[in-house]
Amino acid sequence: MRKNSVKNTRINGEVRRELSRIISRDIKDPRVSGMTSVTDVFVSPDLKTCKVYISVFGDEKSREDTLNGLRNAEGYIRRALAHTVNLRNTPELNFIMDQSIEYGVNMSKHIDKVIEADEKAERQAQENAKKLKREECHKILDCLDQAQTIVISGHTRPDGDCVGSCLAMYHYIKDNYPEKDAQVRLEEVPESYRIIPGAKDVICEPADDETVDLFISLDCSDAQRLASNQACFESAEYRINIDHHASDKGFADENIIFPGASSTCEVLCDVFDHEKISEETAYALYAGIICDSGVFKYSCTGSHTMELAGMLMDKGIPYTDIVDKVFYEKTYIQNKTMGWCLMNSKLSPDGKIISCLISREQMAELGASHSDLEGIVSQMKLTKGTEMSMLVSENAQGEYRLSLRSSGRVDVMKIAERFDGGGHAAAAGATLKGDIPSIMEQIAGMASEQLY
Ligand SMILES: [Mn+2]
Repeated sequence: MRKNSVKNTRINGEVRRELSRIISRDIKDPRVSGMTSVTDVFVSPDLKTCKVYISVFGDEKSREDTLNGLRNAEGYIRRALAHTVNLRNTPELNFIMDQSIEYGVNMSKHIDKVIEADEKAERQAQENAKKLKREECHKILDCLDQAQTIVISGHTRPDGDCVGSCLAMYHYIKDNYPEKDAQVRLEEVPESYRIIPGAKDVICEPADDETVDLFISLDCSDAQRLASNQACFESAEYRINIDHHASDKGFADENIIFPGASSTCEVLCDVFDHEKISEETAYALYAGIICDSGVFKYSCTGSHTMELAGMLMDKGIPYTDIVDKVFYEKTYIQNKTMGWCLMNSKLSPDGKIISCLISREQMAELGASHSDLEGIVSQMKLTKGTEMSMLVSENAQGEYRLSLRSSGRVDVMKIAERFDGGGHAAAAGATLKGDIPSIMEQIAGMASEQLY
């Protein structure tokens, strides 16, 4: 392990992020184009100098102006950088026009040439922005070269997207970086996801104190949700976070968060080089996408989701089988537990909110464990006329798990956040303590407030 180079990667990333922010937000010089992006940063190991590669969308003149403006503001930018990035020395900044990205050049040709230039340019700019994002996506895995020991993990009570994304990352590393020592650490994998290749390799015991080179957090909106693997995350040399939860504020050294994506597995498809995705990796990715998109049904499903799913199908995966085994198939106990919850659910007087509370004793009587509750809150939401479903279940520690689903009119993430939880507008959760029936009433009240 070359510690220095990992540290340098981390510093470069941090400096690049901060410079992007300072340039886009704080620089008021009219010469500096609003379409400036920092494409790469190289801080010298002695921290004395820093090469800053920038690209500017526009013609030759706006590129030149931007470069002059930035060079002029170097002192100011350095001071701003010193405030936000904690380095013993703030390096001299050397701004360089990134020639590897030729889109500026291509663009200016377009603009000069045709009458409908504006419209076309805007379209192209959007595409370029998308491309840049994807390029950055790929870059997140550059640090794999420098890491030897890698831990891959996700959120507590892993769901299909969590297991799928962790195992996809595991296979991708095993296939393309066979010399690396990669482990997946998760809580117990629910029965229906054990069919995903590699599930038997998942380690459930918390990691020992040993510091790993790289920790990859997947589908997890904050470090606390890594539960028993949080300590390993905190002590890791370098940390990556790839996620699609809107509540994820970016808690790692590098963060790729696409709240618009159906699933973390969808985000991973963009992170991975498609050529290097094996059948096993594709299997895990497809499983995760169908779980979080409800087999391409939920509104989080986009045309990009479908394109990527098509790419995965072409890898030769048994896609009908995956959908049945991973999503629809239930054990006898699971079906019985769902039956109990539906039988004992309550409908609000206006018929808009359906809720159910299941105790530890009741679950024991059914022979059900927490993972057997998967899918129940979604089934409750299929009750005609409802806007929100709520399932509250007691866990072994005597705490209560809240799961919420919405048809769209209620933003359930807002409700979950009030109880220190998180998720998405249409699906969210939290842990509850205290007088549960009255908290459930309070939650129903919060939903009604949004409805009326
Ligand atoms: Mn997910």
